[in-house]
Amino acid sequence: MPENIIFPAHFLPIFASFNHLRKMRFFLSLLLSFICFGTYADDGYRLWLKYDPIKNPALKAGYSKKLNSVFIQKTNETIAVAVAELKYATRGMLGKEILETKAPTSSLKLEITKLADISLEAFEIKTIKTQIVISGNTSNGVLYGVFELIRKMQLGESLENINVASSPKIHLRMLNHWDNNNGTIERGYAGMSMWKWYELPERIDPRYIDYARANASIGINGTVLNNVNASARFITGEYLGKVKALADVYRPYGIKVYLSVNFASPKILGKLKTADPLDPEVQKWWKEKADEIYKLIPDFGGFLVKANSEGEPGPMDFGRTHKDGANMLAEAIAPHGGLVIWRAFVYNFDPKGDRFAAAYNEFKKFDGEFLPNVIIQVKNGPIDFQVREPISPLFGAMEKTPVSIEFQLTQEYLGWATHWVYEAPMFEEVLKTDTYAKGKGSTVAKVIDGEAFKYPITSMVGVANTGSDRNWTGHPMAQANWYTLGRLAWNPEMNSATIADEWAKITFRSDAKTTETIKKLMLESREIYVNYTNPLGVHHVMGESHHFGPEPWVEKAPRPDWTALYYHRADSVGIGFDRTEKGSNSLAQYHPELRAKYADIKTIEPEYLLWFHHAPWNMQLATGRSVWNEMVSRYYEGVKSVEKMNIEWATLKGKVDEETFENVSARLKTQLKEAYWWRDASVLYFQKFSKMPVPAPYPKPTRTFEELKALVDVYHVR
Ligand code: GCW
Repeated sequence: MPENIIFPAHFLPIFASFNHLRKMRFFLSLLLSFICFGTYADDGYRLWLKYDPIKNPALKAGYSKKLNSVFIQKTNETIAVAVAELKYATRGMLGKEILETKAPTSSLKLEITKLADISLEAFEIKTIKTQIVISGNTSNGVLYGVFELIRKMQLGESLENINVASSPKIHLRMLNHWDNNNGTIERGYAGMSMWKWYELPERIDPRYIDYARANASIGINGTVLNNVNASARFITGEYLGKVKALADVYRPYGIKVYLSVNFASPKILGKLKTADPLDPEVQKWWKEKADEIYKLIPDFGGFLVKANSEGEPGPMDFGRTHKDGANMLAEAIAPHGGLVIWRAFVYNFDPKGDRFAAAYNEFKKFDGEFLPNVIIQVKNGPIDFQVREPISPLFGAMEKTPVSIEFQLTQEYLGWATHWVYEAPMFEEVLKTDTYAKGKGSTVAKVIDGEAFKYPITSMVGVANTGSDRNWTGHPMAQANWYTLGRLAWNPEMNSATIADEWAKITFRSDAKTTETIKKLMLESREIYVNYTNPLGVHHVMGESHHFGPEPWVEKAPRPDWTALYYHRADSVGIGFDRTEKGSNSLAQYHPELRAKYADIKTIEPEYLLWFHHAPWNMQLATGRSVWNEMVSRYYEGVKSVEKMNIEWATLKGKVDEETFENVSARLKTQLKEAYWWRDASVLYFQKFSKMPVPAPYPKPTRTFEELKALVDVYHVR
């Protein structure tokens, strides 16, 4: 691999530093950085793969001794990228690149062998006599082992007597990109799509390689390149050539490429009269399409399908079912070993129904009837990536059909790229929820990793938050959400504090106190966001269609279940959606023990209250406050917490690099402004129903409701 690809020219100067030709440039820019900022400038491009010099001399010397030379038992393109990464990391962190040697007595050895753990992606890192040995059943395992070793160095951990054995608990660890072929990203807040379709297949942007490195370093092994609201164009011959070029780039990094497909493609591209899944012509069309794809990309992952959802075409357009549609595609792709990932995000409007119940009603009845290469991909909650959602009842309901979990990394409902929300605590909350499907302990994690129902294929997905922004994710702290997805998909039982600790250490490489402050801010950030936007389980009260800022007053939309009123149901008596037996009874979709946790208005955790109950404004909560007072105090405390976030972040000036510091500081200011907006608009709107005062000690909002309502237009989100 030519060096300029692995070390793209646009990497920070420090990365080019040991390239002799650039030595001068490096020292000059380093000097400049010190003069200007007192520390390195960091534009965030390098994510968590920063291989800056290790400052502790003893640690550095220890690592240098252990990583002096590497013996590669047998190479291939994956081993080659693993070795390149090792060289890159040692050159950066230790100042001296690890030397490839033919002598088996090297300090490090990479080998493909038979491990006790049969997972194809398992690895071991062991000290055998004086040698560190990284072994895998496959080269992908070795690659993951190499990244684990590098992470240990980044974390400053000892490499003495190392003894690690690890394998992923989930097979498919995926990003779903909602990128369109015109370069836009649906719900993307970090610039445009990073895939330059107009340049492909001829030009490979170095960023594609860095994307692969970042994903491989956290174990992500699949990427869906395009939006689930899919243009049929992606499976034309023209685009497949481009997709192949990307698949070739990602393959060495253990990453398979998938595509979202438009169910009407046989009509759109094939000019058939129908896309009916039971029509033999349609079936033939898809078989031929699958053959064409696999001829180009033999390890193509498969199709992701959003069908009969939000206006997308699907089998129901022809009087067929989700099962018919999924199985037809599954049959077409099965001879090639491909998968059909069929989304359960469906909710046809039923005036008497509850959107909460829609996916379960549509899919539960087909459990066991899908072909073996079909996975049903389910969003973590029953509605749509809200700030807090109870789990989708489909987890724990599908015993014979593999169900995978879809999280959203891009912050559609979480303040876009201006609000700092570390999502791991939210994911952890979901994964640790007990479905009780197989008795106590059948957590969502155990459903997803296949343990509960012995699923033969397992998968965890994150809707990507990446874009063309230099720092990939817009908000510098949002990189942590991408990192989290990889780590959790590897081990869904990892906790959010551990992930935060790793990420903060390797991203900021600062002193212990700074890391602790960052970690604390990360871990608190999600609940703070909940408090000033959606306290007590109120949900779907954000801006209509753009989903930005507060708009609890939305009463009319093209569909009632796109309004806010449909969900919060505020009236003179109270607020919240009654999903108990007295209401929509969607609670019945949970197993009895979980249902019981939510069914009683007196004992339900306040965080979920308005998800399941229409709670009287003056009802007393365990907190000692009425529903109204509790709600208002959470809005106010949420804002206060953002004020504190600003203050605490400000203490890090000079402790983290200046560019990131300024970037986050500015975004926190915006966040505070918008937190006030959320608080005041929500309080004044709901007060119209509660008719109760803002409780002491909180001051009344100073702006009028009309002023606050108009802000949606001020922020130009329409
Ligand atoms: O939340 C909704 C989003 C849509 C998205 C849809 C989905 C890709 O607002 O933009 O479409 O979910 O997940 O399909």
